[in-house]
Amino acid sequence: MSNTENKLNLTRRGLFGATAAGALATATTASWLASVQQARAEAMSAEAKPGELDEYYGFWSSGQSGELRILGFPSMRELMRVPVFNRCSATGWGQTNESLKVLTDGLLPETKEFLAKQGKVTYDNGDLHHPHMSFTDGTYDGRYLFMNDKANTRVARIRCDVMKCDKIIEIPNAHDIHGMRPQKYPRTGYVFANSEHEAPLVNDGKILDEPDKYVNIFTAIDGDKMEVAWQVIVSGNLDNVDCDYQGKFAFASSYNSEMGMNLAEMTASEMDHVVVFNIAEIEKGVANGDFQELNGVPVVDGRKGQNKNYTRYVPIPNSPHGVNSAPDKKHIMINGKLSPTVSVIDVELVPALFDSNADPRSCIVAEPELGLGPLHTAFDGKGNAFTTLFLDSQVVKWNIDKAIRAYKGEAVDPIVSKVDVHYQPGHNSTSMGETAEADGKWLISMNKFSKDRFLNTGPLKPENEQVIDISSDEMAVVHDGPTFAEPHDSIIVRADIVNPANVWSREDPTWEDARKQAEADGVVLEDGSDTVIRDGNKVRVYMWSVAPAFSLEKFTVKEGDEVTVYVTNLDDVDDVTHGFCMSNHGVAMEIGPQATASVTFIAGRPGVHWFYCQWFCHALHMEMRGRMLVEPKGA
Ligand code: K7E
Ligand code: CUA
Repeated sequence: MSNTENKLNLTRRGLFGATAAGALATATTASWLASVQQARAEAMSAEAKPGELDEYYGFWSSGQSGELRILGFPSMRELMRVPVFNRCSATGWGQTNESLKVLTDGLLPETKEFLAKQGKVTYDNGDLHHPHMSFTDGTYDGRYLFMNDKANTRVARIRCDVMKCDKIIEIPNAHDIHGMRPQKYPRTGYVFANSEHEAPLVNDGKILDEPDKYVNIFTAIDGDKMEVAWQVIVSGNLDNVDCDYQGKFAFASSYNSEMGMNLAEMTASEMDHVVVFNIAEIEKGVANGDFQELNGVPVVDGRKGQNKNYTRYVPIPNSPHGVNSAPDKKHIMINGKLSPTVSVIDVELVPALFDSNADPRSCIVAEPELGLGPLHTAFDGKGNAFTTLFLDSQVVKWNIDKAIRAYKGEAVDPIVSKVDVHYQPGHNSTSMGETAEADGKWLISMNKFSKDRFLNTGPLKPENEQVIDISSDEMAVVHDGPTFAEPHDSIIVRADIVNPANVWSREDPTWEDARKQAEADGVVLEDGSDTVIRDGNKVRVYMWSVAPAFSLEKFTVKEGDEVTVYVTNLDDVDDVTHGFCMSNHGVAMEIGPQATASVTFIAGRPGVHWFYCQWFCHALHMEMRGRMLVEPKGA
């Protein structure tokens, strides 16, 4: 950064404080500052007054917290946390039988075995980076949200009608799913998932420290069935992914084309690459049997030098990171990270790459130099792009068409403006910006560091997510949003697209197993019957709840019994959620209106134990309780 720029940045920050005057150096700076100030004065308000609803839903990842968060946007009010890969004390996620089914059904047999040896049935951590909604015809359709788990190589799905996770699958043959995107056209369809870390294709210990034998895997998941459709072996590792608006190609960045195992090796070459996946060719290859089957999945070979039409490798400088499709349905941005550039691919030039002797860089139509550390790019749907500059702590707005003209040699500057963010931005997202309906109103800059922006919380500080008005050329930061570990990415979705139910449908498949068991036991879950069934040392307790009471005031079991409690919440009023907490047993769960939930535990402590409702539901919520009487063994 030049001295002038440096000074400018400092001045700008000072100016955003209370005292403006004085320090202006040059006339240009003064007029520029005046325009920034004006933009700031005219900026849209991100505030929502009490009782006002937001215009957008924000779906936020939470990184190593493992959950999905729902925010109202632009007010940044956190509305909900949806547990996915984590264990949740409030909802019982990771403990109820219904959630354990989701958390265990999709695990590979070898993983189940490995976990069982540690006395576990599932993982209780995850690293959720990329939440994305299902698409129809290039825009969000409000059906599902999909998300990755980098920590334990999984992909999960949330049903948007109830905002609960209904499927989690572990991806075989892959290692540590990072980049993940749903197909935009004609619909989702496929969910593309990148395996970030290289390993032997069959990773059973026969190959260890022989990195030249490692591979990486690109996966297409059937998003309707939540099953792996096919995989592709690639050269180099994989980082982020996006796909076109035509349903033909997916693009995955690789920061380690070198296949290096340490920092020096990984950053050795000036050029890495983006892998282009030809979806129709891969489907054809699978149909023609040109694959090996591994863990029940067809795996085609798309490595360099295979002379197959499954993949092409487009050289990109230098350790690229984010991959972002523009709403113009034509351009794909590959963010340079160690290179100050963003490489722009024209999807119309991509088919030609699959002709034999094409120059692999012939699909690049621009490569503007934007600043230091470009990580991710968002769009306003008006021909402009917004790229986060991690090292510069800025967001840069630039014009795509001007960047293309400059690449052809015309003397135009694609950069429209820059704004300081606080500090070190990673992802950014614009309102509807990852769809063909980008509306150009808002941008969120998801900054990795907050440093001095908030009251000090000790050595561990929140991140800072800043809301930026992008409706005019000068961007204006209008809100600071502190957040706990550690959202990477977000999407901002028009509220009319998302229409969750207020109460569960009694027909919901979530408690299908509970219903079957109840039928076998002669119990109808919704008719208000309550029963205690003894079945050897297994005891099934069926009860219902209507505020402020459980139907059972007490039940009796024997020490050592395996007890399953099924609670059906017969309240059908908005927002009357009950809980069931068996005190001193580590057992608690949520039961939404008209839902059934169940939990299994060992009654290992003789004596009187109170269960109580743990979601405040009524003036007599404290009275919503009952007793479990545990008879001592041999009594
Ligand atoms: Cu943090 Cu999308 Cu995992 Cu970039 S990724 S910042
Ligand atoms: Cu039911 Cu509190």
